[in-house]
Amino acid sequence: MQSHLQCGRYRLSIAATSRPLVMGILNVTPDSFSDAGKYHALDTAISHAEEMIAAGVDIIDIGGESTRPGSQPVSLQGELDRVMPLVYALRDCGKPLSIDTYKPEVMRETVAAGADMINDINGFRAPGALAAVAESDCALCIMHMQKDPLSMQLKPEYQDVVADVSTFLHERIAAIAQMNIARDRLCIDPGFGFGKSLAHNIALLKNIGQLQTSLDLPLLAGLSRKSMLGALLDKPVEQRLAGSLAAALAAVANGARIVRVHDVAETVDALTVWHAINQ
Ligand code: 9MG
Repeated sequence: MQSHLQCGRYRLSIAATSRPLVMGILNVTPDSFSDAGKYHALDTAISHAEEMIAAGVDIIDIGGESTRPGSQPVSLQGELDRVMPLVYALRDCGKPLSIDTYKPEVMRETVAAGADMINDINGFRAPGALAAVAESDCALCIMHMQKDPLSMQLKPEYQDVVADVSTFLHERIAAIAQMNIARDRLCIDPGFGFGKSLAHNIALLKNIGQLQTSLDLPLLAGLSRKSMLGALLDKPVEQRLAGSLAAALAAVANGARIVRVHDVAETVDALTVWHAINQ
C-alpha cells in the first residue's frame, strides 16, 4: 500500500511506522449528532478547531449537514453558509481541512477556497461529484452507505456485508480511476452505522484488514460515539468515550490508518501509546 495520502497542500504519512492519523470532527449543524448545535456559532467552532490542533489532530473534518440516522437534508445554500466561513477562517491553521459533504457544488466551492480533502458519505456517486474534485489535488474519502441518512437504519440487509461493501468500494475506485484521479489521493471507509446493524458493524470491524488488503488503499474508520457503542454499552452518547477509544484501538489494531473522532485529545493519547507498543 502507498505510504502517504496526498491531501491537497499536505502529504500525510500513513506508513505503519507513523501513528495512525486522527481526523477531528467539527460539526456546524444545529441538529448535529452529539454536540447538539454547540458549535454552530463561528467563533465557537474556531475555538473548537484550535483545541483540536493543540491536542494533536491531523485532519479537521468540517460538516454542515447532520448525517445521523433519520436526519433531514440541508439546502445547498444552507450548507455553504455554514461551511464556507469556517474554510476561510481555518484554511491557514496549519492542518488539512476536510469537508464532509456529498454535494458537488459544496465540493467545488470549498476546494477552490482551500479545502484539502472531501469526505463523501455517498462515495462520490452524485452526478458531477467526481468532476468537482478531479482537477484538484484534494484527497477523497470514499464511504459506503446503504440507502440514505433518512432511511438507512430502517432494515439494513446484505448477502454478505464484507463482500458487498468491498464490491461497492471496488466499483467506486474503478469509476474514480476512469477520471484519472491519482490513487494516492484515495482512502476508503466501510461506513460504520450507515445502513448497518450491530452485527454488520462488528463483521466490518473484524474484517478491516481484509478490506484494506483487497482494495490496497488506506482505510478510515468512524466509530466515535456511534449507536453501535450505545447498543453494546447501553449508554447515552455523552457516556461513550471509553467505548469510542476501545473501538478506535480495535480499528487500528485491525489495520485502519485514520480514525474519525469527536474526542481528539483522548484519542491521540490512546493511539500514541498503542503506536509506541506496536511499532
Ligand atoms: C460524516 N461522517 C459521519 N460518520 C462518518 C464515518 O463513519 N466515516 C466518514 N468518512 N464520515 C462520516
